[in-house]
Amino acid sequence: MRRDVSRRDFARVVGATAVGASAALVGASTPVAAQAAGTETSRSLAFPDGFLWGTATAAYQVEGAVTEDGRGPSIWDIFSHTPGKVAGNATGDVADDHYHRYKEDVALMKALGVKGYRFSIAWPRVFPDGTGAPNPKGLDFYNRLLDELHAAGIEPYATLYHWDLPQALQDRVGGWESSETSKAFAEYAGYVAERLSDRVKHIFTINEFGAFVELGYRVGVHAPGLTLAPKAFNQTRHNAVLGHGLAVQAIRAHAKPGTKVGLAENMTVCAPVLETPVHVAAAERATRELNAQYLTVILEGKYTEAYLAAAGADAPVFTDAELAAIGSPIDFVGINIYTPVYVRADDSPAGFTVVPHPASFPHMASPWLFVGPEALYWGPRNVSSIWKVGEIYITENGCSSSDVPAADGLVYDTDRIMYLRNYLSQLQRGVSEGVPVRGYFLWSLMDNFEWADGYTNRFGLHYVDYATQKRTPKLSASFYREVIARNRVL
Ligand code: PNW
Repeated sequence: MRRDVSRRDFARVVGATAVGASAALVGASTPVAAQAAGTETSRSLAFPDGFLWGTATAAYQVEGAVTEDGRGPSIWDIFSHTPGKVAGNATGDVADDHYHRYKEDVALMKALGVKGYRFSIAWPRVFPDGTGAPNPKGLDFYNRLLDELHAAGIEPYATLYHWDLPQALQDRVGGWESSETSKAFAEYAGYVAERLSDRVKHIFTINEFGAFVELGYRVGVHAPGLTLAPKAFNQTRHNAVLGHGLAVQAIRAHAKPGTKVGLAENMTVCAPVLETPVHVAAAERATRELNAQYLTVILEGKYTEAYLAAAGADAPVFTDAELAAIGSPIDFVGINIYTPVYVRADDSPAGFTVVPHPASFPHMASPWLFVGPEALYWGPRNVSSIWKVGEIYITENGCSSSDVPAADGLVYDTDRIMYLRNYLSQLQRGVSEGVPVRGYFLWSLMDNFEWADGYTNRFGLHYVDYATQKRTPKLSASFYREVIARNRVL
């Protein structure tokens, strides 16, 4: 009993110190005094004024309406309609019917108080055949969505490729196995940038090389479901980053001045096993090497020697001009962060070792989603310290929960709140130290089609009843609304 009391006293002392420190760092305008009311639980963990709170979705996961208004088929239509590929043989044919309910969904965002929305544009709506003649109705939907966002005071952040490759390109050239797809992507990117950059000021080229290339072309559990041999596979990786680089150039050539361009990558986030200088340095080395095939080549304009040496005869074939395109300067880096890998220093030539998660390591509903809140500290910190990136967004973070409605129909997802509270605390730690994270997009606004998991894993702040399309805010939506309103973790 006595010991509990003194522990609490100790917490109070530590808390008071933290208030002083964070108030100094985030600037005098932080309403620390306003938070001093006795009912507030903490006066620390504040974010700087203007920090951008947002939510994220992706076209195939929410839109539905896959045959409407001239949309062509994508590799995910074909894949999800192939029996045995997706849990429950689910498809995105209807998904959240967001194509028709986007006004309601923007209203949900407005009620949360988000200032930013990250969505993706479906390439096969714009170029149903991948290349050639654009579909005039293709961009109409996104124009309607942009009108609605504008009216709600929500800033749009558009992703050009969130995995729904036009099937025609898969059939004609083998999709990303061919650099013809990289070129086609750049044409599409330039076309969209020219037409939407009057209202979209932030464009992400590609979402998660580390997921769609690996899972789609090597492991085969995502569309197009291939298991390529190493040589062809490494070339596919190369074609994907080349597509990004050519798209950056096309966007610069066609977008209105002031349009910013970047990417959203699920980089391997390396957290030091112990926060001591030797392990921190090892985690930085690991960050470069474990992201060599995507983020490192994009930010450095060359593959690391270790990557090329390890690939040997299977290394990708490329030209200097391609490397220059891949390394085209970008305005910001988006990082999708769900989980860390732990790294320790060792005396191997690489100078680091990845420490596997023990069997008892806790995870959320998705078995890969290990709970490591410090990922949200080390991910952006490493990107900023290694590559001197001055503008970083957390383009996705969130988690799957079992999300069973209670007797009153509401979802009390205390586990998701626990996850978010801990991750956001680590994000605040970095931001208060000066790591240049400008915004955070929570994945996801609402439950949606979770790729190979179909509708079995829910990531939303809003529960979606797929039989009725009714959206109901979960307890975590209240949590996030309060975080946004107070601009701090609570
Ligand atoms: C990301 N993994 O995908 C995607 O960008 C989203 O579309 C997706 O819904 C979200 O994260 C949640 O999964 C991932 O196996 C898929 O490590 C798989 C993995 C990571 C991210």
